[in-house]
Amino acid sequence: MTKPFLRFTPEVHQALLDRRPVVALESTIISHGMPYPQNVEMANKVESIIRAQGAVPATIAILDGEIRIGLEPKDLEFLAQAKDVVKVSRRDLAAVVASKKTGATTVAATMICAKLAGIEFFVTGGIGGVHRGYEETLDVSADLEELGMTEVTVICAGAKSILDLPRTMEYLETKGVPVIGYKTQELPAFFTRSSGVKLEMRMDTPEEVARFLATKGSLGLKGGVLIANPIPEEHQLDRSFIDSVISASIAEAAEKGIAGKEVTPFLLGNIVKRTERKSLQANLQLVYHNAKVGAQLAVALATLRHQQSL
Ligand code: PSU
Ligand code: MN
Repeated sequence: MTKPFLRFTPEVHQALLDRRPVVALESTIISHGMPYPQNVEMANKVESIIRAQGAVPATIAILDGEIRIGLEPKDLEFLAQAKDVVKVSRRDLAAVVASKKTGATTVAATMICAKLAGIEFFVTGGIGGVHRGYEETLDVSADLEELGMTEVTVICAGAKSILDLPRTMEYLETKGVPVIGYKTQELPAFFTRSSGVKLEMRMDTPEEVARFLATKGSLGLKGGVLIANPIPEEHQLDRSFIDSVISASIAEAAEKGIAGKEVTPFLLGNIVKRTERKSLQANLQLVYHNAKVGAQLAVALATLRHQQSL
């Protein structure tokens, strides 16, 4: 597997050659999504959760212009602490690679790199989407376009209500992205299990999702799939509490004139501050849960393919 610009760890390389289940992880959540040192603890722990389920984790980032598929613990520590890491989405990818810079990949860029590497599953916390006040700002995350065109299954806990969730769902419908509630009929809102937005599709077991993914592939349907996996009951936050915090953060961002790619990182950091880190605990727990479920889905698809080839 020699692909230009891509460098695999031996563990990930061998797993892909053996067609064993591999799960990608993003790095913007480490560099721009959580404070140090919880970010590096999270990055290490999700890897061990994925291994415990029988899959191989592959955290993705760009180090000195190389797209790394799988990172060593020292790389995770570096990304967690470094101050000048570029947030890399689709727009930024070629420039950061060409100029040999170091960058952390968003959901969109991680999907692109996972696809290049031949990885079909990707676990994260929450995706970007249509921002509230979209009518004024036209702020729509590149994550949604990517889900429309890149064949990777993304496991998340829905999206934070820093976003306009009904419009985010409309956008995904337009792009033909299946959004599957995992053991739920409702789009989860990251910190809470419910959002009031109903989903058309619900699946309850890894095998059911695996059969769906195999069918999608056989039909030649392009684009990604979003698995919406709600935060475990015992870790969810009170909805009115978190909604008021988020509204205050959005107001502060507007007051300060935050725009473009800074909006999401600003809001994420501000919410952690305002909740005195209560939100951070919930964030960690939902990512761990996503890692477990994502690995189970990857194992189920590998098992299904193995059975079908017998
Ligand atoms: N939402 C979160 N945590 C995150 C992000 C979003 O709850 O860490 C990060 C992800 O990397 C996502 C990116 O892909 O922010 C979206 O940024 P933007 O809205 O600028 O597209
Ligand atoms: Mn944006």
